[in-house]
Amino acid sequence: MQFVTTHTRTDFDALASVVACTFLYPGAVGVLPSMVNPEVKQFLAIHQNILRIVPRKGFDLDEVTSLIVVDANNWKRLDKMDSLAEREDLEVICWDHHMEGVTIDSSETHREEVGAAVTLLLEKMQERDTPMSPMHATLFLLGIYSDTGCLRYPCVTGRDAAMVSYLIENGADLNVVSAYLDDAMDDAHTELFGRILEESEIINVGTVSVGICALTINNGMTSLSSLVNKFREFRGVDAAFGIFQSDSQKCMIIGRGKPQFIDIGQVMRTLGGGGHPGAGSAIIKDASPAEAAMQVQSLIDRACNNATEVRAVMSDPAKFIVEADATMAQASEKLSVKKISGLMICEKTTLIGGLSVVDCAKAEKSGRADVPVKGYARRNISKLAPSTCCREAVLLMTKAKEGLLAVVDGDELVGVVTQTDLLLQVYDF
Ligand SMILES: [Mn+2]
Repeated sequence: MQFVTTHTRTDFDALASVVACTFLYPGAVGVLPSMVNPEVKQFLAIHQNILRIVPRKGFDLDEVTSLIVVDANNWKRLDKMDSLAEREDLEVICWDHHMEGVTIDSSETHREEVGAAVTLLLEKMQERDTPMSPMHATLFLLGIYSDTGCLRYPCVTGRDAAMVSYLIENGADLNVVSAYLDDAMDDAHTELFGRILEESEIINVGTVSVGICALTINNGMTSLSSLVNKFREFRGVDAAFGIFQSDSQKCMIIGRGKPQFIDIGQVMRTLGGGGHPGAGSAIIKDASPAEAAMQVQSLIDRACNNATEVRAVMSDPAKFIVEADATMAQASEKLSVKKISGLMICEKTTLIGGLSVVDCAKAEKSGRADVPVKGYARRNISKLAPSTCCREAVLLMTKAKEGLLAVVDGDELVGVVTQTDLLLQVYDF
């Protein structure tokens, strides 16, 4: 018989993928791991009977002739199914979006880098015009939303978003979706979140704000990463680190942040873990939470200071320079020919001040187009050293009337930073 299964600590993407397979493979039955996430458990409490699913407990592996594995690529992540790895007569089909660490040899493999595994299955359902009830559409939407942070995580692809649209057209109930996503915090999580807020510390590394909390917690707490992310959002910091100790041997470190300001993955790799610029985790052995926090803190300094310096993004100043004795009319002309928002007034290479489009318009209006630009120089403009980080430049740019920042070495103008230079840093094009 054909069965579908997925990873333990089953999340909504995993459950949704199992259920989607029961649509795509007539007769296939889902085998649910014994351990599922609390929010999935809540969902199953009233939905289990309408889904074609049996519990892992009491399930006989001998019945399996064909196995579909969804949202997982490793025998170790399944619920005690390792023995099937040896079975030569077994057909294995995989639907998954985890690209690394594959140990399951499948005869048919659908593995693609999308935000949620269920997206791949939904595309197939859409292609075959498979009918679904609004209840099923709701579960599938929970799958996409929970793996993609409601389409906000960097893993999202246009294909995930297209399937969200398809599910809404099929009657997915957004009120139900919100209820399950919001209710993910049970009493234990609420209490822990309170402790995180109370016992955390906010530190500033240059202009990057980082929240850190180090706590001893009960064994078996799940969804810690979503608490760390909530903590980051709640406090409005650029990055947040949670250090949790649930047994005396090791501390779990979880980091979430804005990738343009800090490379979380770098911190975690140094600690022996892994991750991306925006998210990562690691385990530190034989350290108290306070000791682990110190280690993390020393690495944060480096990860923030590694931020890109303006020297790497700044533009050649030549296009933006107007000589101090040029007239306002000449400055206006340069602004419009070069299509730029401001100019730097220089005497040779020495910076005197800045000049904006508005300054030129004013001079023209009051009949002073032929006075030298020197008289209009805005002398208190922000000046940066080439080693200033882009994050600081972004903050200064909000006040720059010229829409430009001057990069100086002593009095000498060595570059300018335009809004475009910074945009290219903030977005991952
Ligand atoms: Mn997934």
